[in-house]
Amino acid sequence: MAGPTADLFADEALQQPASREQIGEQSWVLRGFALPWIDRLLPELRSVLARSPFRRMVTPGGFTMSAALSSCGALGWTTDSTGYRYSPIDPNNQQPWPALPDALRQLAEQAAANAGFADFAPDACLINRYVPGAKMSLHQDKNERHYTAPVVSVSLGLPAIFLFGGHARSDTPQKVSLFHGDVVVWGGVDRLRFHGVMPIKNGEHPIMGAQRINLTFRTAG
Ligand SMILES: O=C(O)CCC(=O)C(=O)O
Repeated sequence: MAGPTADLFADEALQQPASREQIGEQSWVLRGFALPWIDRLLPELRSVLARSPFRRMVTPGGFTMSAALSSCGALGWTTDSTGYRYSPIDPNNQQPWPALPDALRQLAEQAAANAGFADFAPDACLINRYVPGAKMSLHQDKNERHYTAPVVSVSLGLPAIFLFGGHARSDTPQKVSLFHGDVVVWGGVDRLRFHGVMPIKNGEHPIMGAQRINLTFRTAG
């Protein structure tokens, strides 16, 4: 099919709101929500990572995390043998973390609003890099000063199976497939639910290569 009718359908498809899947009382997967932002977001991410490159951090229990981490925003999440915490300083270079770039902030705020959390004002963006085999064990996000703001989590690159559990570690988690451009938002009564990521499968993403990058926005301070 060609001509004006095809163009009309193409335009309508572009205007469709990204589909939303509810995974908890106040938790949503916004399918493809980040896709329109990718062209602005990737150069911003590259310049953040040029200043604060990925590094493998060690947990207080002495384990080296399989995901490599960096951060941007006023506060960055870190872990070492003395504990988990947010810090305004990148421990690798003793400089403030790179500022939260505009496109990243706007994407996070709009995703939060779409999921019912108006006025989200993130001050921390944790950047996780998973190569095939890397994972994140079930955990709660509890290092923030308050739990009133949601967590906004953007998936880029290789697919992942996100584990979305309950309020007890022993609760059987839902398995949610996440793809490039998907955004998960959880907050309110769901804010402290356990979550994690199963080991990433081998693959090659056409834009991101053999990796998954996750951006997790929070209000930490
Ligand atoms: O990579 C993900 O999808 C989740 C990341 C995560 O759980 C975290 O940063 O706390």
